Amino acid sequence: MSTNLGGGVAEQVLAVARNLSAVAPNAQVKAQAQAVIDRLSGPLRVAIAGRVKAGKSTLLNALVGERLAPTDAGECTKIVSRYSRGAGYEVTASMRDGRVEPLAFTRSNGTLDIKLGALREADIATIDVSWPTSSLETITLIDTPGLASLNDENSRRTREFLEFDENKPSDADAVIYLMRHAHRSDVAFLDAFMDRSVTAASPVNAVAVLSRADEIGAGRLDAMVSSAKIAQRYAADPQLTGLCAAVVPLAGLLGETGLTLREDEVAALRMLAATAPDVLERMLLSGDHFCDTSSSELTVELRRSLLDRLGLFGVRLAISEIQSGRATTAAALGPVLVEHSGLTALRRLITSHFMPRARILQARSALVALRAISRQISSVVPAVAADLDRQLEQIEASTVQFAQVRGAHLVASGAVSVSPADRAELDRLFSSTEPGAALGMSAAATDQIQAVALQGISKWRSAGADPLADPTYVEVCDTAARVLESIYGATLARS
Ligand SMILES: Nc1nc2c(ncn2[C@@H]2O[C@H](COP(=O)(O)OP(=O)(O)OP(=O)(O)O)[C@@H](O)[C@H]2O)c(=O)[nH]1
Ligand SMILES: [Mg+2]
Repeated sequence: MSTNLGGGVAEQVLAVARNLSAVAPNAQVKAQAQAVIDRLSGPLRVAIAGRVKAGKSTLLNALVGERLAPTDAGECTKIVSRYSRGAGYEVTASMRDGRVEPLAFTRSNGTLDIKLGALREADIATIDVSWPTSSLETITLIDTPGLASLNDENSRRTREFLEFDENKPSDADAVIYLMRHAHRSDVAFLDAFMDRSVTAASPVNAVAVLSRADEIGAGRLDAMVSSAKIAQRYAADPQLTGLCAAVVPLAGLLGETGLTLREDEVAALRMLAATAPDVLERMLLSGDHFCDTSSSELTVELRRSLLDRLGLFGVRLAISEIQSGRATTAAALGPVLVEHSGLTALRRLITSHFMPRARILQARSALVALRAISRQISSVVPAVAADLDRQLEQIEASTVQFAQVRGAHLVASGAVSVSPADRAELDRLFSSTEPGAALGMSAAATDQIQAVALQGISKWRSAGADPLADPTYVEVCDTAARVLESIYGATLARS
């Protein structure tokens, strides 16, 4: 069914790239065509962005279920790092001059430590970590340097990486934006950071996370409930909904630790849980109280490492679970931490929001990349370039899918103003992958679908024909009519 976002068009662009690879005039063009093929054949690329110390790397580790990204102030936190699934363990640096250099790495206590050796951080464009893990099967995760201000070096690198222009498709298909405290200033920052074009971040391909949510309310046991309320309030803020699709609360640290919790750590927590109640109560007042030398038989070093791994909220939660007897081993406690982290909801959001559109966004990037190749080879092999252009134009003209994603962006970002009822109708039309759902009908018969589609075509065609209407609104009306026409056309093809 042609309302399926992206599936068909991605295959068409893939075929063009394969064709180009077969007729490429030289090895360089062949490699460029192959890069487009790899990108289209590979998983969705999701970048994790946000301010310094927002918890980006911790979230990445939680999504992978292993401690791959450095979460302290190591030198690699300043370099864009891609984590993808590979057959073996491999780390390489893609240098700004195009070379690819292997990097040495070690693992201690489950943490990956990458050595840059003689390479200069400034000369490295990206670090690529290839890891044999099923969690990276459908997405490639990209850790970006923390943004301190819009103009500092880290921010420049992150923006350079995410930004999109006609000659350089963005390296990310979607963005998870972390906000530690969803203050007004963060929303303004997000606004300035996000390029409002559909190929960069927009409500179509960006979600926001209220990160380190367990720290809200000084890590009390109801921290996650409070943070969910705050996230809800922000999710209803029109300024924010113009920039990203949803705001979910997340305690990435609980997720990361829950998935990598060790039995020795739980043994230490069990000892803590057995501490006299008045002493324990005092210890759990704050991080400083917790590490106070005289408080416990556990060494200060051990207590500090528990705090690093769990945060005060996590320690409180773990102790309460152990004391009640609900979870007393790593195998039982790990899932409890994950459950409280908000990770499952974020994963669900990635699947429901990013995945259906992933193919169309990948296809669009690929199309831009192929156009750039065409320009580059036009003087060397004009016939090949002309043929490539013709194939790309044909895809663009014959598919409504690119227009559909742009329409979704224009409506969701508030670039066009429509009534709430029309907005809901357009949201459905531009986002649903199934004709009944696109029309807001469940289990509809073909003739009903046809009738509603025809009605809609007439409605949006006449709305778009208003000579005084804003051009963006006209574009949205035209796209709505085209989507409905493709739904109608598909029902004819079936009957
Ligand atoms: N309590 C708590 N601490 C967290 C959470 N996520 C991260 N942290 C801590 O916050 C600090 C920064 O976390 P990172 O994951 O390195 O943050 P980042 O955004 O990658 O930092 P930069 O890359 O340096 O900008 C670390 O000490 C983490 O342990 C969380 O969900 N809860
Ligand atoms: Mg980081």
